[in-house]
Amino acid sequence: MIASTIKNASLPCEDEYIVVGDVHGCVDELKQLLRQNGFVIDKNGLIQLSSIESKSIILLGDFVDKGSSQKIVETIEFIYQNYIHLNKIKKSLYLIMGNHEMMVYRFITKDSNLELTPKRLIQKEKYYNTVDILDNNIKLKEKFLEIYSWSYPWLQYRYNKDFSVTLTHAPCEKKYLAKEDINSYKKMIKSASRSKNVGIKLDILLAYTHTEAEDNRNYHIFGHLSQPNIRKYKNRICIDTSAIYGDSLSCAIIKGNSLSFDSVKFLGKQEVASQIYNLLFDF
Ligand SMILES: [Mn+2]
Repeated sequence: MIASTIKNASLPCEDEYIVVGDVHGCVDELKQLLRQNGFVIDKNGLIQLSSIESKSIILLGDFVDKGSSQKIVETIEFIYQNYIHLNKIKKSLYLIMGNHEMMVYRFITKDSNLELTPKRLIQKEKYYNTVDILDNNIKLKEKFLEIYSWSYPWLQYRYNKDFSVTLTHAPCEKKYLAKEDINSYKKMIKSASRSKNVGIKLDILLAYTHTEAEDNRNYHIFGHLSQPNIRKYKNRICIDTSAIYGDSLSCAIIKGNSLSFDSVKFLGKQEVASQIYNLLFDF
């Protein structure tokens, strides 16, 4: 079900990495965030190679769904064209798989294990609006499928034994982190469902995010749990700052053995989605 075969998931330490949280169709905010970090984007949406020297971009997953149809199309086009363009000479755009990409993939490839119950079809309308867009646009669907095949379940940056960053879309228990089996992949792509556990605090539902956290600089950075701001507890950091809910799009910047953060506010180029926040590390 996960198209990616096992690939080398270690990131060369010579580069600086801009790791961007859940985009969900906020392509204007993505471009703004990249510009803010020194990337030059031309009028056709191509990132200029001269501006990417010794820098790389990593998207942390969930770039589709929730946004407007037009912005989702633009997001897929932007990622597709830049992936081909930037990676021609040196790999400098990396993609991590989110649960939304995985679910959209299962719908559009008619995964036989995905039973299309009435409930599932309502879910599709409500949470996976990219499915219809792709079903009505074969060229875009092909691009999405390629993007999907390029995605990693996890990536890791190891500067030395005291400083490393492991990147996944969702938080997960340590025993699954950076492992190469299908069950661990699933855990890194999606954590326990909030919609199935309404009213339960994230700190209880996903207790491992703090009970397994350690006071060191071997970080685990993830998105998936939309939060009003970057949430950090010891070496666990969530950078999904709810762009599509009207807050901001954030990134972590890894350079040498340093870690910093940057954000852009939602630009109002599409309607906001709505949600009730369930705070992580709320203690
Ligand atoms: Mn997610």
